[in-house]
Order: sequence, then C-alpha cells, then structure tokens
Amino acid sequence: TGSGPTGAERAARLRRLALTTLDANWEHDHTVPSRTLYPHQWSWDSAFIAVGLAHVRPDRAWRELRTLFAAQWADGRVPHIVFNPALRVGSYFPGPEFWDAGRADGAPARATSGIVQPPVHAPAAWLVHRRAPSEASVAALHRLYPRLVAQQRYLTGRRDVGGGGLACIVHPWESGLDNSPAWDAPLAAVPADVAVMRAYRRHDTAHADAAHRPTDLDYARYVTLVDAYRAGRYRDEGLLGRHPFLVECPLVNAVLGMSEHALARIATVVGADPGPHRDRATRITEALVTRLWDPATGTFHPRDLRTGRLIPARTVLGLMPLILPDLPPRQVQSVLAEACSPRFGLAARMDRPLPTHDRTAPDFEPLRYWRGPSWINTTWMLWRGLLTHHRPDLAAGLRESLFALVDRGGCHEYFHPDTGAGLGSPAFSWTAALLLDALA
Ligand code: 9WN
Repeated sequence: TGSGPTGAERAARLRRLALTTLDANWEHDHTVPSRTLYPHQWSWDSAFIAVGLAHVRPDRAWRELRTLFAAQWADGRVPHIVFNPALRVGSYFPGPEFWDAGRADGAPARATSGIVQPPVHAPAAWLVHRRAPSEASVAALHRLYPRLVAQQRYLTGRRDVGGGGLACIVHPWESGLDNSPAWDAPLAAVPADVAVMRAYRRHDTAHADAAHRPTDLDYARYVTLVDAYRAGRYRDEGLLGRHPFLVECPLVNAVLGMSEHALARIATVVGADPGPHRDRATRITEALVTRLWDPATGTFHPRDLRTGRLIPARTVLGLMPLILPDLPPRQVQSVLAEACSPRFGLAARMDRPLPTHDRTAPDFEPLRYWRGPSWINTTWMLWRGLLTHHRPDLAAGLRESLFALVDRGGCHEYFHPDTGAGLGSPAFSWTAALLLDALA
C-alpha cells in the first residue's frame, strides 16, 4: 500500500478499522451489512464479507456462508435476505410479512425474501479456502459444494427465461445495483402508483438522507414487482408472459460464469469432476458475448427480455465481465477502453474513484446510491478482473483509489465520486471486508 513507513502505517490503520467494523456487525451466526440500514443477513454481502473474514477470522467466514445456505430454497435459490427473527417488526422494509415467502413451495423454515442476488458465493468460497486452507476448509467445501451447484442449476435452469443460456432477473434488487440507470427503461414499463407506498413506511430514509436513496417512485415499482412475483408464489414458470420486469444483467451473468470457474476448482478439492463446470463456464461466457455485448458501444449492456433490446445506459455493470478469465481478447480490450475513458476514469494514477455510472451521462447523480457514487464492491470486482487480465498497472491505480477512499471517508457504504465524501451507512461490512482483501 505504498512504500515506507507512511504506507505501512496507513495499511495498519485501515486493517484495524476494517476489523473493528466487521466485529461490530457480527450477529451470532452472520454479519449484518449495517446495524441501522440493513439489520438482517444479505446474500451477496455475506459472500463479500466471507472474502474479508478469511484474512482475519476464517472460522467466521465459513459460518457466514453456512448460515446463508441453511436458508437455501428446495429449488436451489439463495434468498437475497435471511431475516433475523429476533428483530422487532418494522426494523426493515420490506420485512418478512411483506414477502410472505413461507407459503411458497420449497421455502425454508427461516423467514426469507423470495428473490436472489448475484451468485458471488462460489468464487467467495474458493477465495476463503485458498487464503486459509485447512482440514476445516476442505470439510466446509464438501458441505457447500452441492449447495453451490444447486444455486447454479436454479439460475441457469428456471431463470433462463430468454432461452439463450443466461439467467434473468425479475427485480432490480436482484442485480444488487437497485436504482442503477440501467433499470430506468425496463422499470418505466412497470405500473407504479406512488399511492401504493402510503400503505407502507420506508425505513431506509429514517437512517440515510432521502436524496441519497432511491425515490418513492422507485420504491412503488419495487413493491409492484414483489407483489407480482409473490402472487405467483415465487414460481418461475411462465414468467415471460406475466412478469413485468425480466432482464439479463451483465454483472449477474459474469458472476454466474465466474462461479462455474470457481466450482471447477472446488470440484478438484472435493473429488468431483471439474470438466462439466469448465464446459458450462465456456458456454456462459459465449452467451454473454453473443447476447449482451454491443460492438457499437464496445461495452456490455443488460438485455430487456420484454422488448428483446439492449438497454443503452453505460453503467459500471458493463465493465463487470472483465472478471471472466476466458473473456475473448476483443472484449477485454474494448472493456478496458471503456473503463479508461472519461466515463469511468480508470488509470494507473486515478484522480477520482471509479463511479457506478457514466460520468458524462446527463443522468449521472453523484449523491444518489447506484446512479453515480463509488462503491467498494464494484471497484473490487474490476480490480480482480484487471489482475486476471494482466494489467497490474491499472489494478494498482484502482486499488490505491480504494485505499484513499476508505482512508479519508471511513468504512462507508458508498462515496461521492468527486470529493470522496462518505455516504450512506458509516460502518458498512463489505467495504471493510473487501478492503481487507485488497490490503492482503
Ligand atoms: C435491498 C444490503 C443491500 C445490498 C444491495 C444494496 C441495498 C437493499 C436496500 O443493500 O439493497 O436489497 O434496502 O436498499 O443495493 O446491493 O446487498 O447491503
């Protein structure tokens, strides 16, 4: 993290801060993303958190994943939220009563939501094992492997609504980048009545500035979409004919491909055949390039299955396929060009952190959640992709910008993409966890 005593001091300071943050957010058998805003267990948060915990508390890293997968549904879906039954009603909106998932086929005993998040868990499990291999980690991989395989089967099976070999999402929350400008076009087709929200009370705006969060109109649509999915008891048959939001997301599918690569490695440890995973990884990367790559823009875009068209917004989602080791050279070069353009400003020496949306777009909003602010998870994923594709110069620049953000702003949830000011939750778990990984 820089040479000499200053770099070493900063690294030690950041490590202490990260550990304190993670310890404070530990809750019996899982880590909450934030005590105030997100007091339950979240799916992709837990995967990122495990990656960080592997460096400091490996037992806890496995516990984190074990707790999450204990709430896996019979069809293989890993719910995006596992609710803590000890919390009072109203500690988060929408809570378990709103999801009412218990009545769906194959739902677990624990109260959960009915949707998923990007499947970063197999890559996370692999990183945790590689960081601290032991008898316990091999045993943990044995336990997790069939569950991770079932998660992939769900996404590449029931969720291949478009029939082209990619998974589709049924709600913007499933992308993890809830109010990204990428979802504006498909969401515009979702009926939304702000009056719908009068029946509920948002909880997020009690803890974070409303101007930094999704709008009430966004929330009205989020609720409409859950209503629609829940009305069909979270079944996936016939979604194309009845569900108002069906999109193939480049991040979700890049992670899906990455997971098959990770499963191939895990398979060799647990005595399973890695071949089928490698084949599936190849097919997912091919489908991603065929279906989500736009030669005209040189980047990846989500595909709206209801219109059949690519969504034009150029967001950070389009850069995420760089995490795939088998991304063809043409796409690698062109995603790098997009990342290094003024839209995202990636450089060996960065003057500003990586934003989540095209800085030059008229709808870039530096304060509002996923519409511009810098986030540590997307920064970390791009960093890993740069290492995979042998760009240590750019990887070093991005990593340094990550350290600078947290050093100045603390373990915030997101950051102002110009000033670096901390936004959202001030003690956010994946910021701390991924910082630990980048420091290692
Ligand atoms: C809805 C927990 C989650 C993250 C998401 C982030 C945010 C929830 C919310 O918080 O979403 O799932 O209430 O806004 O967008 O990526 O997993 O940290």
